[in-house]
Amino acid sequence: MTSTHQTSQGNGSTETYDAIVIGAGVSGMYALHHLREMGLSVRVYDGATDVGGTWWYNRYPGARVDGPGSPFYCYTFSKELMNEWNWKETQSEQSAVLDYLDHVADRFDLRRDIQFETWVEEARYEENSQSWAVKTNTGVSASARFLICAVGALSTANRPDIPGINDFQGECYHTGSWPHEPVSFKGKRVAVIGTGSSGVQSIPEIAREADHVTVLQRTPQFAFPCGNRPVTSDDLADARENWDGFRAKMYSNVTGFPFDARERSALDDTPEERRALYEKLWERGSFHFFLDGYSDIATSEEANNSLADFVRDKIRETVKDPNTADKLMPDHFVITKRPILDNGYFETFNRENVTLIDLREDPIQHFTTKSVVTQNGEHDIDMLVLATGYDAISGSMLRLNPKGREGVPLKDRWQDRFHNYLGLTIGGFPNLFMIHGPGSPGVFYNMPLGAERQMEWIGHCMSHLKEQNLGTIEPTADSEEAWANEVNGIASFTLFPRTDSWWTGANIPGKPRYFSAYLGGSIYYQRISDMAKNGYEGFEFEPARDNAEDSIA
Ligand code: NA7
Repeated sequence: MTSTHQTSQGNGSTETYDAIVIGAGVSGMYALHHLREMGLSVRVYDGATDVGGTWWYNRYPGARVDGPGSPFYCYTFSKELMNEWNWKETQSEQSAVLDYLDHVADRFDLRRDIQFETWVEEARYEENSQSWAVKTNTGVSASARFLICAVGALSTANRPDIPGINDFQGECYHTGSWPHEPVSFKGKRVAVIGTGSSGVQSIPEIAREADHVTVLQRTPQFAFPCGNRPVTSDDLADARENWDGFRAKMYSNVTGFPFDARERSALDDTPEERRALYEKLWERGSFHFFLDGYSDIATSEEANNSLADFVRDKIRETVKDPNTADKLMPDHFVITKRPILDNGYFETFNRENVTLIDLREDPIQHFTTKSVVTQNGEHDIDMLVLATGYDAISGSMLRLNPKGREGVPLKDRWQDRFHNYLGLTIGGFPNLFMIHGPGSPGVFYNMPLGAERQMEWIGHCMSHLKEQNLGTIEPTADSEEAWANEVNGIASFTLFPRTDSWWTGANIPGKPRYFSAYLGGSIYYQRISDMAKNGYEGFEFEPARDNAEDSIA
């Protein structure tokens, strides 16, 4: 394929590309690279001033990789990239991940095709030209056969609608859009709402500097030691020398990280043996509990309880005041909310300058200009930190709200559930592809690798259309329904749907409540590859029209 990229910027006419990518985070950056390698003309739009997406926005104190980390939380498409980038820590700080992405952008000369500080305000499917028309807040009109939505699974902030919150006159920050300038907590009384990953990472850092921290907790959480350690030169040499083997393991592992599959049930061991293993994994920290531990923590109530009890004991051992420890005691199935990695979170509650408010017994009533008022009293504060998370997985697609056939907005199509097929496509929205959208493994998989694998599928699909002289691809209603059943069916074997979480949409009032991610990443990639091999089973196509824009020559 060759591209016939034509632009006419600045004169009010429409720019034409083969593909438009929305978002210049981890997924959008790879989408751009991959499509360019295919010889296509591509334009990427992003609201930020530079690459990085989630890693560009989440600059709050304590922000780190909080999953299985470096050197395997990275792109895998380039061996040279692997060879030249020296990760320093397993749980890299936000700035270190951003440095890596900055390097990737330089190394592959990505920025020349990215337009920053540009929000896509409208994306509309045009029947006549079988293409997508895009308008931005900077006045750009662009058109492309394909629209790739790399809009982020954790990018649309959840700002709680609490009476008076907008009247508060102190400083107020959401962890997901933290200022680029340093924020000082010195001498300040700070309230933090939210005790998910962002709250748990930032609270210890804030408490070290602030005069006083009031933690407003709605749901107590399980948290595991972060287990950060240096990535040594031996680790890097091993990863580089054995890269092909590691990559193959990542491809076959259910989470996309190079771990062997676990087969042992927690119930195969005696309580003493279990405890010994849990102690060992606690010592190692990070995600080893879930990757190197027992196979049935997410599927068996009894196995789950054994780990949950172990962590509850750890909280009790750590927090000196029994009343505070009680309030911190989680009562859901462990890991059925997003597992959290912490750096001294529970120890923070032993500090004199930290107060925990359990919102279940002492709910927030309203804010004033200078305080937060809960049922039991008023707390004067200088700063409010909203660690209240995101309208996750589906929220950024809905914020974009593309208009499909006959101008139908996605918001209408997704009113009752996030209809999709293969987690990649949506009926009524031809030639639109999502990366990490609902129905895909998304946040349950190594996200850079997942972006690469989904994008490769999308690339093949685009080539297929070209080869067959097809103008559009979109899923049938039946295939969407079958896919929904498959996603639900897999989730129903686990404990995940039984807990309120952002995975189930329960954190956003009015959001359809169900578990929308495809569990079992490696199976997913096999499934989507099989569908493609079977002639793109479950999809329907239109022939390319003569008048359709077809710049893929
Ligand atoms: P999360 O995990 O969604 O956490 C948000 C927290 O905010 C959580 O404790 C919520 O309680 C709480 N929350 C949300 N809305 C409210 C209101 N209205 N009142 C009180 N408390 C509220 O988001 P994070 O940013 O921490 O983590 C997302 C990350 O997961 C991501 O960045 C990765 O690091 C992994 P709830 O539990 O819903 O009761």
